[in-house]
Parts: sequence; C-alpha cells; structure tokens
Amino acid sequence: MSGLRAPSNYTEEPQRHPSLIVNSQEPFNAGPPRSALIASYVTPVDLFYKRNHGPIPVIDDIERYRVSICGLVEKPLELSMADIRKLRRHIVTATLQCAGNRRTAMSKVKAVKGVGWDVSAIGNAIWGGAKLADVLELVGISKLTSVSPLGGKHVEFASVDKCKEEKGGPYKGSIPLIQATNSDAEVLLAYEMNGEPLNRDHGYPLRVIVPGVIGARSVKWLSSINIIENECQGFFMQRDYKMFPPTVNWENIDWSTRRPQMDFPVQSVICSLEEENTVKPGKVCHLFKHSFH
Ligand SMILES: Nc1nc2c(c(=O)[nH]1)N[C@H]1C(S)=C(S)[C@@H](COP(=O)(O)O)O[C@H]1N2
Ligand SMILES: [Mo]
Repeated sequence: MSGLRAPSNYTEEPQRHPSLIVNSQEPFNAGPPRSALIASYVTPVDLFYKRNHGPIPVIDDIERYRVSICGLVEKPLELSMADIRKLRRHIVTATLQCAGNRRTAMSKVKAVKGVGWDVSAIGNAIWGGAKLADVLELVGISKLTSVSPLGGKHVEFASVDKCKEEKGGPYKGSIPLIQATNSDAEVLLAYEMNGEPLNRDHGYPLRVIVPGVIGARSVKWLSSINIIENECQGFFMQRDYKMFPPTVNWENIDWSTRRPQMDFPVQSVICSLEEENTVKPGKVCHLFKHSFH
C-alpha cells in the first residue's frame, strides 16, 4: 500500500487559480492565458497547466506513504519520503508539455480525439528531487546499463488515480531503462516545484519528471516503479500519444505499427497576442513594434 487514496468522485479537488482557462472540469484540465505563459521564464505553479485523467489522489498520512520498486529486480524495495530525501537532491529546470497541446488547432485541419487544448498545455518549472538513476541503484541496477535504446527493458511508473481510459485503473507509463539509468538524462523523482513542496495538482508527494519527453510519461502521485521486460501496455502507451501519417484514420488504425511517442516535433507559437485581438485603426504598426522588439 502506498498510503495514497484515490477518490472516485470530484469532491476533494484542490483550489485553483481563477484565471486558468478550463477545458474540462472533471477531470480537471486547464492552462493559463497566453500572456501569462510569457510573463516569466519560470511558470508560476498556480498558472502551470494541469492535466488530469481522474480525481486528484489524497494523502491522509504522509508517514505512511511508500513507493515500491519491483519487477525484474533482485531485491524489491519500499521507500518512504524520508528515504527519498536521504538521496542527493538535484535541481533541474525543465519544460513539461502535454502531447495534446494545440489539439484545438489540429482539429480545424482534421478532427482529433481527446480533450481540446489551445497553446498553453506547456510550462517551465524548477523541479527538485532525487535522480531516478540513484533510486534504481538502491535495488542493484547500476547506471548506464548496456541495453539497446530501441528495445530492451522499461521502467514503468504507476499511480493510484482512477482513469476511465484504464477502465477505472491507475494511470501509468514507462520509459526505456537505458534512459532511466542515465544520470545525465536527469530523470527525477521530484518532490519540489519552483522551490516549494509539490502541490496536489502536480503530484504530491512524489512525481516523475522526464525532461525532453512528452508530459504523459511524467507520472504524478507515484505509487510504484516496476522494471519490466518491454514497454508498458497501458492505454496511454498503446492507444494514445502515438503519431500516424495522414492516411490513417479511426477506421483503419493499427496501433501496433507505431511506438509510443516520447519526444516532440519542434513548434512555435506567438503568445504576445491572443487567438483574436481587436486593434484600433492606426494602432497596428505600434502594436507590432511593441511585440517584436
Ligand atoms: N498519475 C497521473 N500522472 C499523470 C497524468 C495523470 O492523469 N495521472 N497526466 C499526465 C499527462 S498527460 C501530463 S501532460 C502531465 C501533466 O502534468 P501537470 O498536470 O503537472 O502539468 O502529467 C502526466 N502524469
Ligand atoms: Mo499529456
């Protein structure tokens, strides 16, 4: 038992900032206005996008919280928050982005499924926590193992939240073991965000942060770390967050032909203007001078 409790309804949700633009109330999915995204280099926690697939888990007693490390390990282990905090604390500035970011605009070209997002399912934060590579050393997995980056073992992260996509089961995802054990990849088990303890929306008490990889793999409210032979078979690895050519549609899709998405294509967006702005005649030049200098 991890000490985390997963409510089956939305009566125990945290308070949220009133200026968030809400795409879905239950589960709570929201992001900041464009202007807030570019107002500071580090996105304030309150305005950082929130991407959930079920009700936010609750910790009744932090002393009872445990994360288990199991699967293909010689000595499975359960760690408390005190155990995690004993490991060296690393600070990593990393941008997190949901792979569903900009779905609303994509839908104008061709209908996509999933909750709509404008451009703000992205944020930049300073994460503090233990390196996953250090945690895995505790169960006898040494750093930089020589497995093939294209296949090989995976490290699966599971939570406790009840997601309808997992038929009421918990959210999960995995990354290759070779990335998890590479200290330079800076995969964190984070307990701090922007110098504060993680809040409930962002994964209290402990979440994964996988820099440079789609947000979906940065599992919040971490309950277990499972070393597995192949990539995780959960919904968000096998039936979502995959990229297909335009010829593929919902009738002819063969999910097994593509690997789960990990990194992102490059993209950009102008945030100094909202989707629609009204300008008075004669003011246009001034506005552009202001925006691009
Ligand atoms: N347990 C759990 N972890 C999760 C999710 C979730 O619904 N449940 N959503 C994922 C997705 S799709 C994204 S984009 C990021 C969002 O993190 P944030 O809400 O802190 O911005 O968390 C990921 N981790
Ligand atoms: Mo996401």
